[in-house]
Amino acid sequence: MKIVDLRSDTITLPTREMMEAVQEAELGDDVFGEDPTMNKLEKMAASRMGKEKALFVTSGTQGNVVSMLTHTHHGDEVIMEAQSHVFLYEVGAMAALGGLMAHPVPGHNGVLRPEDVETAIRGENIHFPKTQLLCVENTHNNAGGIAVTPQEMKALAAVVKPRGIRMHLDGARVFNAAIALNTDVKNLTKEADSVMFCLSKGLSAPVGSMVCGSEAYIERARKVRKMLGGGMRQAGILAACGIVALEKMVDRLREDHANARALAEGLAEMKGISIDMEKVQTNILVFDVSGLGGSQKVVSELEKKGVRCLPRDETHIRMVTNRMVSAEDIDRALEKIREVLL
Ligand code: TLP
Repeated sequence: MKIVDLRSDTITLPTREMMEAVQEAELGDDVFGEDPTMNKLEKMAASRMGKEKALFVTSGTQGNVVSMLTHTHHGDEVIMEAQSHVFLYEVGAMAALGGLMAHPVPGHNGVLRPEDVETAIRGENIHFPKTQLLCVENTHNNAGGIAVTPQEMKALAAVVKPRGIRMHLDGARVFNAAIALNTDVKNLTKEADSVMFCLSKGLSAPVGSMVCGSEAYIERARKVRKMLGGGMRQAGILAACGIVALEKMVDRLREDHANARALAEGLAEMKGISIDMEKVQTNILVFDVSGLGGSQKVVSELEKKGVRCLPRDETHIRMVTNRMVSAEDIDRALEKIREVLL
Protein backbone atom coordinates (compact mmCIF):
# COMPACT_ATOMS: atom_id res chain seq x y z
CA MET A 1 0.00 0.00 0.00
CA LYS A 2 1.36 3.40 -0.97
CA ILE A 3 1.67 5.62 2.07
CA VAL A 4 0.99 9.35 1.81
CA ASP A 5 2.99 10.80 4.70
CA LEU A 6 1.67 14.18 5.80
CA ARG A 7 2.99 14.02 9.38
CA SER A 8 5.67 16.61 8.82
CA ASP A 9 8.12 18.06 6.30
CA THR A 10 10.83 16.63 8.58
CA ILE A 11 10.29 13.24 6.91
CA THR A 12 11.84 14.38 3.63
CA LEU A 13 14.79 12.27 2.54
CA PRO A 14 17.96 13.78 1.08
CA THR A 15 18.02 14.10 -2.72
CA ARG A 16 20.36 12.15 -4.99
CA GLU A 17 22.29 15.38 -5.60
CA MET A 18 22.84 15.72 -1.85
CA MET A 19 24.19 12.17 -1.64
CA GLU A 20 26.54 12.89 -4.53
CA ALA A 21 27.69 16.13 -2.89
CA VAL A 22 28.52 14.13 0.26
CA GLN A 23 30.85 11.88 -1.74
CA GLU A 24 32.70 14.86 -3.18
CA ALA A 25 32.81 17.01 -0.02
CA GLU A 26 36.16 18.35 1.10
CA LEU A 27 36.39 17.76 4.84
CA GLY A 28 38.33 18.94 7.88
CA ASP A 29 37.87 19.37 11.64
CA ASP A 30 35.11 21.93 12.05
CA VAL A 31 35.82 22.51 15.75
CA PHE A 32 39.15 23.91 14.53
CA GLY A 33 37.21 25.81 11.83
CA GLU A 34 38.96 23.72 9.19
CA ASP A 35 36.09 22.11 7.31
CA PRO A 36 35.93 23.93 3.96
CA THR A 37 32.47 22.60 3.09
CA MET A 38 31.08 23.76 6.43
CA ASN A 39 32.76 27.14 6.04
CA LYS A 40 31.13 27.50 2.63
CA LEU A 41 27.66 26.60 3.97
CA GLU A 42 27.98 29.03 6.90
CA LYS A 43 29.00 31.83 4.54
CA MET A 44 26.10 31.09 2.19
CA ALA A 45 23.58 30.93 5.03
CA ALA A 46 24.74 34.24 6.54
CA SER A 47 24.53 35.99 3.20
CA ARG A 48 21.10 34.53 2.45
CA MET A 49 19.77 35.82 5.80
CA GLY A 50 21.51 39.19 5.52
CA LYS A 51 23.63 38.58 8.62
CA GLU A 52 27.40 38.73 9.16
CA LYS A 53 27.94 35.14 10.24
CA ALA A 54 26.23 31.79 10.58
CA LEU A 55 26.65 28.63 12.64
CA PHE A 56 25.54 25.10 11.75
CA VAL A 57 23.63 23.35 14.55
CA THR A 58 22.31 19.82 14.85
CA SER A 59 18.60 20.71 14.89
CA GLY A 60 16.10 23.51 15.09
CA THR A 61 15.71 22.86 18.80
CA GLN A 62 19.46 23.14 19.37
CA GLY A 63 19.50 26.30 17.23
CA ASN A 64 16.80 27.94 19.32
CA VAL A 65 18.39 27.02 22.65
CA VAL A 66 21.86 28.11 21.51
CA SER A 67 20.32 31.39 20.34
CA MET A 68 18.44 31.98 23.57
CA LEU A 69 21.40 31.12 25.80
CA THR A 70 23.65 33.40 23.78
CA HIS A 71 21.31 36.38 24.20
CA THR A 72 20.55 36.00 27.90
CA HIS A 73 21.75 35.47 31.45
CA HIS A 74 20.31 33.06 34.03
CA GLY A 75 17.03 34.42 35.44
CA ASP A 76 16.17 36.60 32.45
CA GLU A 77 12.70 36.52 30.99
CA VAL A 78 11.87 35.63 27.38
CA ILE A 79 8.60 36.64 25.71
CA MET A 80 7.16 34.33 23.09
CA GLU A 81 3.82 33.49 21.49
CA ALA A 82 1.80 31.15 23.69
CA GLN A 83 1.50 28.40 21.04
CA SER A 84 5.09 28.69 19.83
CA HIS A 85 7.54 25.84 19.37
CA VAL A 86 10.08 27.29 21.82
CA PHE A 87 7.43 27.35 24.53
CA LEU A 88 5.61 24.08 23.83
CA TYR A 89 7.93 21.63 22.14
CA GLU A 90 11.52 22.13 23.24
CA VAL A 91 11.47 20.10 26.43
CA GLY A 92 11.67 23.27 28.50
CA ALA A 93 15.27 23.71 27.35
CA MET A 94 15.30 27.43 28.01
CA ALA A 95 14.44 26.82 31.66
CA ALA A 96 16.44 23.64 32.13
CA LEU A 97 19.62 24.81 30.43
CA GLY A 98 19.39 28.59 30.49
CA GLY A 99 17.56 29.28 33.76
CA LEU A 100 15.21 31.40 31.66
CA MET A 101 11.68 32.32 32.53
CA ALA A 102 9.17 31.92 29.74
CA HIS A 103 6.54 34.61 29.36
CA PRO A 104 4.03 33.26 26.83
CA VAL A 105 1.73 35.85 25.24
CA PRO A 106 -1.26 34.73 23.11
CA GLY A 107 -1.12 36.04 19.57
CA HIS A 108 -3.70 36.36 16.83
CA ASN A 109 -3.32 33.41 14.44
CA GLY A 110 0.17 32.95 15.82
CA VAL A 111 1.18 36.56 15.31
CA LEU A 112 1.99 38.59 18.40
CA ARG A 113 0.35 41.99 18.69
CA PRO A 114 2.86 44.75 19.49
CA GLU A 115 0.58 46.20 22.20
CA ASP A 116 0.43 42.82 23.98
CA VAL A 117 4.22 42.51 23.85
CA GLU A 118 4.52 46.02 25.23
CA THR A 119 2.26 45.09 28.16
CA ALA A 120 4.28 41.93 28.82
CA ILE A 121 7.62 43.77 29.07
CA ARG A 122 8.79 44.24 32.64
CA GLY A 123 9.70 47.70 33.81
CA GLU A 124 12.31 48.57 36.39
CA ASN A 125 11.19 47.07 39.67
CA ILE A 126 13.13 45.23 42.37
CA HIS A 127 10.64 42.34 42.16
CA PHE A 128 10.90 41.69 38.45
CA PRO A 129 13.15 39.58 36.26
CA LYS A 130 14.73 41.35 33.30
CA THR A 131 12.89 41.02 29.99
CA GLN A 132 15.81 40.29 27.72
CA LEU A 133 14.49 38.58 24.61
CA LEU A 134 11.49 38.32 22.31
CA CYS A 135 11.11 35.15 20.19
CA VAL A 136 9.02 35.27 17.03
CA GLU A 137 8.11 32.17 15.00
CA ASN A 138 7.79 32.43 11.20
CA THR A 139 6.02 30.53 9.79
CA HIS A 140 4.00 29.78 12.88
CA ASN A 141 3.68 26.03 13.07
CA ASN A 142 0.80 25.57 15.50
CA ALA A 143 -1.26 28.35 13.95
CA GLY A 144 -1.14 26.38 10.67
CA GLY A 145 1.91 27.69 8.84
CA ILE A 146 0.94 31.36 9.08
CA ALA A 147 3.51 33.76 7.59
CA VAL A 148 4.45 36.79 9.69
CA THR A 149 4.87 39.81 7.41
CA PRO A 150 7.83 42.26 7.29
CA GLN A 151 5.47 44.97 8.59
CA GLU A 152 4.51 42.82 11.57
CA MET A 153 8.19 42.12 12.31
CA LYS A 154 8.91 45.84 12.11
CA ALA A 155 6.07 46.72 14.48
CA LEU A 156 7.36 44.20 17.04
CA ALA A 157 10.92 45.48 16.70
CA ALA A 158 9.67 49.03 17.27
CA VAL A 159 8.39 47.91 20.69
CA VAL A 160 11.40 45.93 21.89
CA LYS A 161 14.43 47.61 20.29
CA PRO A 162 14.17 50.99 22.11
CA ARG A 163 14.07 49.05 25.39
CA GLY A 164 17.24 47.15 24.61
CA ILE A 165 15.36 43.83 24.26
CA ARG A 166 16.76 41.46 21.66
CA MET A 167 14.74 39.67 19.04
CA HIS A 168 15.23 36.05 17.98
CA LEU A 169 13.47 34.63 14.95
CA ASP A 170 12.56 30.94 15.02
CA GLY A 171 12.55 30.77 11.26
CA ALA A 172 12.48 26.98 11.01
CA ARG A 173 10.32 27.56 7.90
CA VAL A 174 11.23 31.15 7.10
CA PHE A 175 11.72 30.35 3.41
CA ASN A 176 8.13 29.11 3.27
CA ALA A 177 7.09 32.48 4.69
CA ALA A 178 9.19 34.40 2.16
CA ILE A 179 7.67 32.44 -0.72
CA ALA A 180 4.11 32.87 0.55
CA LEU A 181 4.62 36.61 0.97
CA ASN A 182 6.52 36.89 -2.30
CA THR A 183 9.36 38.73 -0.62
CA ASP A 184 13.09 38.27 -0.16
CA VAL A 185 13.76 36.31 3.01
CA LYS A 186 16.01 39.18 4.19
CA ASN A 187 12.90 41.33 4.59
CA LEU A 188 11.74 38.85 7.24
CA THR A 189 15.07 38.55 9.05
CA LYS A 190 16.13 42.22 8.98
CA GLU A 191 14.70 43.17 12.36
CA ALA A 192 15.92 40.05 14.17
CA ASP A 193 19.21 39.98 16.07
CA SER A 194 19.41 36.25 15.48
CA VAL A 195 17.69 33.86 13.09
CA MET A 196 17.42 30.09 13.20
CA PHE A 197 16.28 28.30 10.05
CA CYS A 198 16.10 24.59 9.24
CA LEU A 199 17.79 22.80 6.37
CA SER A 200 16.12 19.53 7.26
CA LYS A 201 12.41 20.36 6.85
CA GLY A 202 11.01 21.32 3.45
CA LEU A 203 14.54 21.89 2.15
CA SER A 204 15.15 18.14 2.52
CA ALA A 205 18.67 18.04 3.98
CA PRO A 206 19.04 15.03 6.30
CA VAL A 207 20.32 16.94 9.35
CA GLY A 208 20.84 20.47 10.53
CA SER A 209 19.76 24.03 11.04
CA MET A 210 21.59 27.36 10.90
CA VAL A 211 21.84 30.17 13.45
CA CYS A 212 22.69 33.54 11.90
CA GLY A 213 23.62 36.88 13.47
CA SER A 214 26.41 39.40 13.96
CA GLU A 215 30.02 38.27 14.01
CA ALA A 216 30.33 38.80 17.79
CA TYR A 217 27.05 36.99 18.41
CA ILE A 218 28.00 33.94 16.37
CA GLU A 219 31.38 33.76 18.08
CA ARG A 220 29.59 33.47 21.43
CA ALA A 221 26.97 31.10 19.99
CA ARG A 222 29.75 28.81 18.74
CA LYS A 223 30.97 28.46 22.30
CA VAL A 224 27.46 27.77 23.61
CA ARG A 225 27.02 25.12 20.91
CA LYS A 226 30.28 23.49 22.05
CA MET A 227 29.04 23.53 25.65
CA LEU A 228 25.89 21.70 24.55
CA GLY A 229 27.97 19.04 22.83
CA GLY A 230 27.18 20.37 19.37
CA GLY A 231 30.74 20.88 18.15
CA MET A 232 31.07 18.46 15.23
CA ARG A 233 34.25 17.34 13.51
CA GLN A 234 34.01 16.37 9.80
CA ALA A 235 30.61 18.04 9.65
CA GLY A 236 31.15 18.94 5.98
CA ILE A 237 29.36 15.66 5.24
CA LEU A 238 26.22 17.35 6.52
CA ALA A 239 27.09 20.78 5.18
CA ALA A 240 27.38 19.37 1.65
CA CYS A 241 23.68 18.49 1.82
CA GLY A 242 22.89 21.90 3.32
CA ILE A 243 24.55 23.65 0.38
CA VAL A 244 22.40 21.73 -2.10
CA ALA A 245 19.36 22.50 0.07
CA LEU A 246 20.02 26.24 -0.09
CA GLU A 247 20.96 26.31 -3.74
CA LYS A 248 18.35 23.99 -5.18
CA MET A 249 15.49 23.37 -2.83
CA VAL A 250 14.13 26.77 -1.81
CA ASP A 251 12.00 27.58 -4.86
CA ARG A 252 10.57 24.07 -4.87
CA LEU A 253 8.69 24.89 -1.63
CA ARG A 254 6.07 26.50 -3.91
CA GLU A 255 4.99 22.99 -4.91
CA ASP A 256 4.34 22.11 -1.26
CA HIS A 257 2.25 25.26 -0.92
CA ALA A 258 0.22 24.45 -4.04
CA ASN A 259 -0.33 20.91 -2.77
CA ALA A 260 -1.42 22.24 0.64
CA ARG A 261 -3.95 24.50 -1.06
CA ALA A 262 -5.32 21.65 -3.18
CA LEU A 263 -5.57 19.46 -0.09
CA ALA A 264 -7.32 22.24 1.86
CA GLU A 265 -9.79 22.87 -0.95
CA GLY A 266 -10.68 19.18 -1.00
CA LEU A 267 -11.01 19.04 2.79
CA ALA A 268 -13.18 22.17 2.89
CA GLU A 269 -15.86 20.34 0.90
CA MET A 270 -16.07 17.43 3.33
CA LYS A 271 -18.78 17.18 5.98
CA GLY A 272 -17.47 17.26 9.55
CA ILE A 273 -14.25 19.08 8.63
CA SER A 274 -13.86 22.74 9.31
CA ILE A 275 -10.91 24.54 7.76
CA ASP A 276 -10.23 28.26 7.48
CA MET A 277 -8.93 28.81 3.94
CA GLU A 278 -7.45 32.19 4.86
CA LYS A 279 -5.03 30.41 7.13
CA VAL A 280 -3.79 28.12 4.37
CA GLN A 281 -0.73 30.13 3.41
CA THR A 282 2.18 27.69 3.28
CA ASN A 283 2.64 23.93 3.69
CA ILE A 284 0.88 23.33 7.02
CA LEU A 285 -2.83 22.69 7.44
CA VAL A 286 -4.54 22.59 10.80
CA PHE A 287 -8.23 21.73 10.71
CA ASP A 288 -11.06 20.95 13.07
CA VAL A 289 -12.53 17.44 13.17
CA SER A 290 -14.55 17.77 16.37
CA GLY A 291 -17.66 16.83 14.35
CA LEU A 292 -16.07 13.47 13.55
CA GLY A 293 -15.42 12.18 17.05
CA GLY A 294 -12.05 13.81 17.65
CA SER A 295 -8.65 13.87 16.05
CA GLN A 296 -7.11 10.64 17.41
CA LYS A 297 -9.93 8.51 16.02
CA VAL A 298 -9.70 10.09 12.56
CA VAL A 299 -5.88 9.88 12.52
CA SER A 300 -6.04 6.14 13.36
CA GLU A 301 -8.64 5.48 10.65
CA LEU A 302 -6.56 7.35 8.08
CA GLU A 303 -3.42 5.46 9.09
CA LYS A 304 -5.20 2.21 8.20
CA LYS A 305 -5.87 3.62 4.72
CA GLY A 306 -2.25 4.69 4.22
CA VAL A 307 -2.62 8.40 4.99
CA ARG A 308 -0.40 9.53 7.80
CA CYS A 309 -0.94 12.71 9.77
CA LEU A 310 -0.79 13.86 13.39
CA PRO A 311 -3.37 15.08 15.88
CA ARG A 312 -2.60 18.69 16.81
CA ASP A 313 -4.85 18.46 19.86
CA GLU A 314 -8.07 16.62 20.72
CA THR A 315 -10.11 18.37 18.07
CA HIS A 316 -7.58 19.35 15.39
CA ILE A 317 -5.46 17.45 12.87
CA ARG A 318 -2.26 18.76 11.31
CA MET A 319 -1.15 17.84 7.80
CA VAL A 320 2.14 19.05 6.31
CA THR A 321 2.86 18.82 2.60
CA ASN A 322 6.42 18.01 1.67
CA ARG A 323 8.70 16.82 -1.14
CA MET A 324 7.79 13.15 -0.62
CA VAL A 325 4.13 13.91 -1.45
CA SER A 326 3.15 14.65 -5.08
CA ALA A 327 0.03 16.30 -6.48
CA GLU A 328 -1.25 12.80 -7.33
CA ASP A 329 -0.63 11.73 -3.74
CA ILE A 330 -2.81 14.63 -2.60
CA ASP A 331 -5.67 13.36 -4.79
CA ARG A 332 -5.14 9.90 -3.36
CA ALA A 333 -5.11 11.24 0.21
CA LEU A 334 -8.38 13.11 -0.44
CA GLU A 335 -9.95 9.96 -1.80
CA LYS A 336 -8.90 8.02 1.31
CA ILE A 337 -10.13 10.76 3.63
CA ARG A 338 -13.51 10.69 1.87
CA GLU A 339 -13.67 6.92 2.42
CA VAL A 340 -12.99 7.34 6.14
CA LEU A 341 -15.70 9.98 6.46
CA LEU A 342 -18.37 7.85 4.78
N1 TLP B 1 8.81 21.07 14.46
C1 TLP B 1 8.45 19.68 14.32
C2 TLP B 1 7.98 19.12 15.66
O1 TLP B 1 8.90 19.35 16.64
C3 TLP B 1 6.66 19.68 16.11
C4 TLP B 1 7.39 19.53 13.26
O2 TLP B 1 7.15 18.39 12.84
O3 TLP B 1 6.83 20.56 12.83
N2 TLP B 1 10.82 25.57 15.34
C5 TLP B 1 9.69 25.24 14.69
C6 TLP B 1 8.74 26.29 14.30
C7 TLP B 1 9.44 23.89 14.38
O4 TLP B 1 8.32 23.57 13.76
C8 TLP B 1 10.38 22.91 14.76
C9 TLP B 1 10.15 21.45 14.47
C10 TLP B 1 11.53 23.31 15.43
C11 TLP B 1 11.72 24.66 15.72
C12 TLP B 1 12.58 22.34 15.91
O5 TLP B 1 13.26 21.71 14.89
P1 TLP B 1 13.97 20.27 15.10
O6 TLP B 1 12.87 19.27 14.93
O7 TLP B 1 14.98 20.24 14.01
O8 TLP B 1 14.57 20.27 16.44
